[in-house]
Amino acid sequence: MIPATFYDFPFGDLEKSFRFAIFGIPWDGNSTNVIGNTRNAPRELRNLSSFLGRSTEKGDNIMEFKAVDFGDVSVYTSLPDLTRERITLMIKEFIPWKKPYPIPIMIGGDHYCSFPVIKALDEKRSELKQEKFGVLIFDAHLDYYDKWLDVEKDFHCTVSKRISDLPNITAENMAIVGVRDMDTIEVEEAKKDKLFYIPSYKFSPKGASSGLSEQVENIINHFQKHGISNLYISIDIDCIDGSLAPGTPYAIPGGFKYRELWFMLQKIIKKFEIVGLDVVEVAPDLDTASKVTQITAIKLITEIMGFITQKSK
Ligand SMILES: [Mn+2]
Repeated sequence: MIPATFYDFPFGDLEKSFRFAIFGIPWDGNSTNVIGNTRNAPRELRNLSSFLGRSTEKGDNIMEFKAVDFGDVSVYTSLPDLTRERITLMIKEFIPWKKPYPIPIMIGGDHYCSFPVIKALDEKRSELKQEKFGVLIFDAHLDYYDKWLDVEKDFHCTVSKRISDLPNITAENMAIVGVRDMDTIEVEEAKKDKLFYIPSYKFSPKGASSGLSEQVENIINHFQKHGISNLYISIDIDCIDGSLAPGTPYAIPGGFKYRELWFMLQKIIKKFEIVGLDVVEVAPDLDTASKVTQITAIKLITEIMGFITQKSK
């Protein structure tokens, strides 16, 4: 039986030219989570997508987006090296790198899954002599431990630090936005590396001015100042307020509303070329009966595809 694909997009159909290469990484083995099965999110999001409307809010027909679903990367829980190798293969070999280059869209998994994707993408784009890219992360956490419990380098709470170690990406070319649950060690590490991050409270209205608009400009300026015009966007679903997206292992209060994130993404995507996207840390077993966190994740993906598609119209 052919598994359900995201929005019934063709399954691995390589004949047609396409813009978006969707795939899942059903892997939550690099996580401190004692609750939550983020490994099931790729499957659940695909199933749920068939019950949702086929138009974006701006009226674009989602079925007309040039997208292909490559299915899931094979995950071997007890063999992390082999799993990482499979992720590299997905990015470098399975996705055909024909111009216009496709935009990988990864559905996690825990947040660690973003690292092997970004690493492989960085290597592939260097091979193709493409411009370097910055990384914009929406997250309640910094995920900036150098080593978890002083030993583990590859973990969901070290992911931003690992990304900053990549040859073409520095802490200066990254932004972590919506942070509100930080550990002191991470804050020190971030200071040392001059990491650019914006805590959640800065997005609150200040008198007559909107903190949100001000901070979007701040994010855009930060990347432009460092000569970045290409962006990879990583969305940890816990950037959304814990009461609005409770289906995640670390639901934290004080986060964004869906609409606020939507507004920011729209503004940012107008200004940058998007080279990749992921949505991670969605745990279907912790979601409400109405599956609002999973629906939020699906909507974010399709609305972003819409923002990108609108630019080429
Ligand atoms: Mn995270």
